[in-house]
Amino acid sequence: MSVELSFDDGLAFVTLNRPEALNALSFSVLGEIAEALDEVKASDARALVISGRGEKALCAGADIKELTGRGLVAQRQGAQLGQAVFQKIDGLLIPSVAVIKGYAFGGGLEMALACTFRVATSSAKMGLPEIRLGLIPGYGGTQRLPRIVGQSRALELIMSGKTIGATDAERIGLVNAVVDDGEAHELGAQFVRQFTGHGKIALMLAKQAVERAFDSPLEKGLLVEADLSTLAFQTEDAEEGMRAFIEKRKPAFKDR
Ligand code: DAK
Repeated sequence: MSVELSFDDGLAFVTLNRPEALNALSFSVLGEIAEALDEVKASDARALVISGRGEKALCAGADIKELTGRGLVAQRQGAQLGQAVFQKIDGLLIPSVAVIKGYAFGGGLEMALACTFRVATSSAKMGLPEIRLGLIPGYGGTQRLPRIVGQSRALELIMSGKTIGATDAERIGLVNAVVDDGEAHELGAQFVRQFTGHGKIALMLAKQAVERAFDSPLEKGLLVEADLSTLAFQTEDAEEGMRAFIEKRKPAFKDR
């Protein structure tokens, strides 16, 4: 198997395991990621950590050796497959983080962009180098990168194909944090632990509300916020959270 799935202490871990090819995304790896994500979705995990085996790369991108000599129909289907798999990450109701150790290029960075958050070790290098191959990103990069870093910075990265380091990535908001080097699962787990103590329903509503900021006019987005924040009041967790504040104790959320 080129993709490992494990669960530990309430967290799900999807780990690319093809270090000999820098965890490149062959179509079969994409299929395995999709299967793992279906299991994560059906589980009671409170957050997902995506990482890659080996010290050199989270993922060096789509498997370039597989991409040549294919017809247009196959290429389009390939793009839609990659997009659909990464949409599964984006669509999870729990927070996800990609741990970028070493390289995250092309499809590898697009996978990370589909996560709710990204953390990078200080020596990490990332970029969308497709233009250097005569291509453009096909697994969501042209759509997600500008939503995360803004149009101008996204165009600079996509049209130059350049590589940037962790500090620059943090400066432009591409990664949430630069973290000390360490074991990838642990780095991801440490980052998501800041969310997992909160109620799952409130986390889900927060994510949905913020996402609407990018595809709705302000008035519509505010209506969505009014609806979703009202919905939060209907949960037992909201009752518990407010009661716990008044009683000066820690809330015990039950995801209800
Ligand atoms: N694909 C396949 N194999 C890869 C690979 C990749 N992306 N990246 C690395 N490898 C393999 C190498 O071929 C090598 O294998 P062997 O030769 O040993 O068999 C092994 O991994 C180790 O790599 P290197 O020897 O090159 O390691 P170095 O440390 O010297 O260099 C590197 C590391 C990351 C700088 C270098 O490997 C590199 O530049 N890799 C390619 C990075 C890249 O350009 N990635 C973006 C790919 S494009 C689509 C549209 C667009 C796309 C996909 C679909 N459709 C419409 C369907 C585009 C997607 C992309 O991701």
